[in-house]
Amino acid sequence: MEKLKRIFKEKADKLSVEIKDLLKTHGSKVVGEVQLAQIFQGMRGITGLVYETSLLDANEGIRFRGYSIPELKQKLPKVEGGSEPLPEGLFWLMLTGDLPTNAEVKELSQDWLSRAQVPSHVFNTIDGLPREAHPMTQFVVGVMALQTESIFAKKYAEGVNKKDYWSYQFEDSMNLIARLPEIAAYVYRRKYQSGPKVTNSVAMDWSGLFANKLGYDKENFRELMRLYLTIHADHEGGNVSAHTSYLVGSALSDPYLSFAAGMNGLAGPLHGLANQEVIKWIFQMQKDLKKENPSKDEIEIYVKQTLSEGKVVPGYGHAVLRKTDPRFTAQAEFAKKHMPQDPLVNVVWKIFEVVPPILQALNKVKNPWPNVDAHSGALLVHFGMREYDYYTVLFGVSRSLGVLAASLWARALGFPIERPKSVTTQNVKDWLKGEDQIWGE
Ligand code: CMX
Repeated sequence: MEKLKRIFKEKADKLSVEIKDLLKTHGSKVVGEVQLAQIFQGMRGITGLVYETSLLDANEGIRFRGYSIPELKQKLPKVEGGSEPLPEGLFWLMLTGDLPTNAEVKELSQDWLSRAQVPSHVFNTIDGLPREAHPMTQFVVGVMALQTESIFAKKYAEGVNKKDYWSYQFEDSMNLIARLPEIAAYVYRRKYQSGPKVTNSVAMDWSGLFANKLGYDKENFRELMRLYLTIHADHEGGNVSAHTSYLVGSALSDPYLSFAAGMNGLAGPLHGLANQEVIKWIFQMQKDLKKENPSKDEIEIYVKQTLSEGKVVPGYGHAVLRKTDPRFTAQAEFAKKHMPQDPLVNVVWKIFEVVPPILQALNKVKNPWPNVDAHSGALLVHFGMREYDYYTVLFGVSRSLGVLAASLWARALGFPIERPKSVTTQNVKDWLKGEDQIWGE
């Protein structure tokens, strides 16, 4: 993919000069102020990162290089006859800032296909784990085993010029993205003993081929994968998976190491694992209530019981968003088009009517609205993928696009190792008494 590599480098060189100028003139400008509570409470709202690929607005939701999800659905290239965006196009957009043409996206699909071969030791390493191991554990172990292939790590060991890091990082990122579907599908087939891959499909795109490898042969499932892998790709830089990858990459850990680190964060129930928790919670509700289609009143009682047991309602709330997640809405639109009568989808929509006022009434939840994870599982169940503990792996495959594109920008711009300042509570107490400074080293 020499063209994409060249365009990316031209853009990065230009931005690098602009950043140097910008810092020369404005580098000492003060950006907001930090309250003590923010330091103790997850650094919420503190701006401390530059992350080029996407930007999150609390009320509007995510924009990728300025484009909202509805705009991307319209403007990104699609397969012939399809109506969902191709994630290849989003990757191109995140790397270059420009919408790609159909031909460019086709070329990228072919390039990833040509890099997709996974060495056998990766599967042997995964096979060393018990089959019961969580799919995210198996997935991350597979990615770590693939690290043997890192060109960046090899070149660094040989002692290359730091001006060229980005180039090896580019090759690693492209290879890793290309190989993830094979690893992810292997974990699925191994864990659930599912049948052979689909071989008679004409799909040649990253998502379509992934769906085939998973063993799903309906075109609508491939369309779902195209949408799914697009909307989960990036959510600016501060979320746990993106920030972890970015942070680890800042130590010049290669893309395999930094992506695997981010995936361990995605596997947490307050982040990406919430997609499995949502369906697990709904299935449990249906079991406890002995009903496939509980009424709104019954759901309300069940939600209140969940809260009274000191648990969160999975799929609701967000650290930044303050409105219904447009990624939820995009999935609801897909469901309205393809499966409006699906019973589980209708339960999800009923929960959407019931939960926000209950969370609002608690007077502490900052965002009572659904996030991306509230809807995704019901779509997968519709096509027969009921193994909910696998769902976070799908999220992870998609997230590779955003975090690897962002890390590539960081390397091309020569961003330094991350090292924010931390303090102890004793420092804070002394500072409040006027006896200590809590900043600086
Ligand atoms: N159910 C019950 N309580 C919730 C809640 C929910 N869905 N969302 C927030 N709260 C609670 C918090 O636990 C916190 O309670 P305490 O003060 O008792 O500790 C309080 O409301 C304030 O939290 P907040 O400032 O609104 O939310 P945070 O920024 O701290 O956390 C998030 C954000 C997503 C972790 C939280 O909303 C949550 O736990 N949601 C459920 C899990 C989930 O869906 N995660 C997926 C997020 C999207 C993703 O990353 O994939």
